[in-house]
Amino acid sequence: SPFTDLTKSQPSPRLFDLPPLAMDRDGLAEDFKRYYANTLGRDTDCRSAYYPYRALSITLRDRLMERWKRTRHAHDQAQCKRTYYLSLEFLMGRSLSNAMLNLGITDEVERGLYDLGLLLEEIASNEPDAGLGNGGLGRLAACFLDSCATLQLPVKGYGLRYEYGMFRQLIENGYQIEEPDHWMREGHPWELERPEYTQRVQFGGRIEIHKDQHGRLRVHWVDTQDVLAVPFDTPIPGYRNDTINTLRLWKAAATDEFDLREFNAGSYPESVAQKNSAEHITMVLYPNDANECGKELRLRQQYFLASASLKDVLREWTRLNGDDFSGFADKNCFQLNDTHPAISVAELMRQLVDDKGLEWDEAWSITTRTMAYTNHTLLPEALERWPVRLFENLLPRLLQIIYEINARFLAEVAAKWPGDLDRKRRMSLIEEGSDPQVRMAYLAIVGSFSINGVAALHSRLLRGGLFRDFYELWPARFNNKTNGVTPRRWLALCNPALRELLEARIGEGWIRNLEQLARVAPLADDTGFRDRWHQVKQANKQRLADLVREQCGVEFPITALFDVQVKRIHEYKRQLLNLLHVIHLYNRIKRGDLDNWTPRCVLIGGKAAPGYTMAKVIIKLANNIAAAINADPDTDGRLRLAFLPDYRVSLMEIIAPGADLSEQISTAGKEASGTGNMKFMMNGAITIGTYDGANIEILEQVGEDNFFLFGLTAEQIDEVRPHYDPNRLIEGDPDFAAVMRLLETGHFNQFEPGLFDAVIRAIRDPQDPWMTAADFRAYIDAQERAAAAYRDQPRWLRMSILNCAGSGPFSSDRTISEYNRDIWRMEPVAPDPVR
Ligand code: T68
Repeated sequence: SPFTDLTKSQPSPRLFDLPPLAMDRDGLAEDFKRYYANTLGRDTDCRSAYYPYRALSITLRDRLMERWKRTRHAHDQAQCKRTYYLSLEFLMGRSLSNAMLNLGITDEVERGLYDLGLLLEEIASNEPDAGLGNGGLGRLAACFLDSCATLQLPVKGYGLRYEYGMFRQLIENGYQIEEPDHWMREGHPWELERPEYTQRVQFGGRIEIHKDQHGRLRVHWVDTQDVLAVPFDTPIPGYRNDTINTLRLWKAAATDEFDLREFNAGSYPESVAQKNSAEHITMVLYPNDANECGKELRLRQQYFLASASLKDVLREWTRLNGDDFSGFADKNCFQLNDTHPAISVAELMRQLVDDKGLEWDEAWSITTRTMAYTNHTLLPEALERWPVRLFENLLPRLLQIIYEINARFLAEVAAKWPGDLDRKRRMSLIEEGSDPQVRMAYLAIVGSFSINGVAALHSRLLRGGLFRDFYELWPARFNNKTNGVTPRRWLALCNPALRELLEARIGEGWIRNLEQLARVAPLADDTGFRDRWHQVKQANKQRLADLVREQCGVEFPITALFDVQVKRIHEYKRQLLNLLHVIHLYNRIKRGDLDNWTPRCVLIGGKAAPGYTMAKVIIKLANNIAAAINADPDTDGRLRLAFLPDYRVSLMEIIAPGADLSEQISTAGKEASGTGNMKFMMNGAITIGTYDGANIEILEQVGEDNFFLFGLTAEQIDEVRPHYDPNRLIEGDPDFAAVMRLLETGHFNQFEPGLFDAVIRAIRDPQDPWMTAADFRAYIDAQERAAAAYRDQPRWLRMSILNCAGSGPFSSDRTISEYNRDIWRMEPVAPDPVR
């Protein structure tokens, strides 16, 4: 290894004796020029837009680096408690503007570049998104890291450094086409490779039991196929507080060991090539957002993350504390982002018992005092189960440990409910059957001291439904942590015009303390303020309209109501219901029902999992409806529909500020929380939504006058389901019947007969799990209320202002403060400031 320690040299403290870097316009421009010309070697003939981005990112990274080290030292010195956020996904998006905002040097950089003839906005737009996540769960992890750094909490993110992130979505002839997202092709200037902290992760092999020198039985996991985990660190800046936390992402690499038998048999290249398969572990993100995929490679990814991260933490612990683990649980906490890293429960046991020699009971006490689990879904199809036979081959020692955990756990169940065999069967970590499965959510629950849902309703449904047996056993472990989003990216950064308006009226304290937005509520009745608010919204709508023109070739006039639904495509999110409304509006236009018409532009965006046929048909339907109605001159000035391709973080930064109406229309009880709803609200959009997830808490903040609520509640959904009769609802409602007629006559698939049959069948199916037809009438009426409100512009502006003013509780700073207060229990640590 080239990372052996120096022996002859004696590094002097002077090695690190560097003056603070300049934070002013000229100093920043000087560094930029040097990186551009000397480090990157560009000359006067270079026209590429990429190199200025590159030079600027290194300039900024230097400023992050000098603060990053101080944060590390502060954490070491304080010997503080730390939390590790374990997640298979971190949907970070772009880093450049965020780094400038949080360092507080955006204006200086902009001016420095302007002196060189460069426009910051153009340069920043050349950064690819880091799309290492599917949707809400991955983006939540990114918002949480931002809040942890801003609150100066010593939290480190652990994840995987996927070579290929979320696929790029193209739309061809209305169909989704997936293209690989090789997002680091040009390199990733924000990361720092740390090969000296490489870990080794075991797979396969078999178990041997030996006596150690004290006669104790010790388990050895041998003949394994090992993979190296190489860490890459990304700096996570807090908002103007000199704190820089760390996101550590593992890359899989082959060991240098060769299969000598094959080598000697002369197949040297084959032997080397075999090593390649190790590197596949972190090649690609699985693009399923709400479906358990059951693939071996996915389990490999999960164990790779768990094992490498836990080894990393234990190595640091033993470096400082030797083999004494008595204080470990007081100083460390692992937050599991859904069940994806839940194998950590068994892996921590394995490392403590097999590698560190602890007794089972002591190791179990440590594990169950350090693990905490967040659940993100109630959908049964998303609950992870792994076949026992897969575990047997891939992770034999982990399976033994899971069996032992289960045996002890079921004894506890039997002690509490003697003779209740059905309960034991229900609660077992192993689901019996012809192909037995490990239930990962139950492993997470049994191994954790805290179990939380992500909105009040969701946490209640977990306690009373999905995890009811466990709630009866351990009620104190269950809690709620309603999601939030970072106001830095989702207001200050993405909506500079609104930020300036807010700053002029209430200062900038809200960027750290979003509750201060409540101070603009009284201004909702101030006509002058409303006019300014309107100007800002219209300018943001123009930016969005420009995007839609470029990407979809559709004109959105900014006087129309901008009605937006962007999120993953899933039946439970009911993009279909939205499309039924668009068809209804089209019918109204065609039959001349135009009294009090509100011009409306509907925007839909989102990716379908590549294997999710129905979701892909819904995308095709949206595109076909758009093509038909946009081409009909009768809709001019009245109605437009566009499907925006490749929805991602950087597009949401343009969409949220430009939206008027936020579509949050999931079947009640199905959307755990939603977080897009919060981004829209913060930017002054009004929600049309069901009584589901965090919508309920948004509604409580703004009141029914400032929210278009519709549809059945979760309880009503359960009541209606047994006698749900969509066909009766369709025949009994002339508007609904007319919508179905247009769909069923093939109006939107004239040259593709039968294309939408599956969609039509789903709507008419009494077994439709998402009960789209049940909410049709209520939805159409709520849309009409929204249209009427929009025609009354002073009223609409008032609602818009009150939505922004009420968004304070949906800052991820509030969420993280609660995680820290109730679960992590850490003290903030401030580093020495630079200068
Ligand atoms: C989302 N879940 C919830 N899952 O659907 C959403 N799943 O209501 C909530 O606001 C958000 O989590 C944050 O709590 C997801 O995004 C996934 O992306 C996912 C990925 C892989 C496997 C399963």
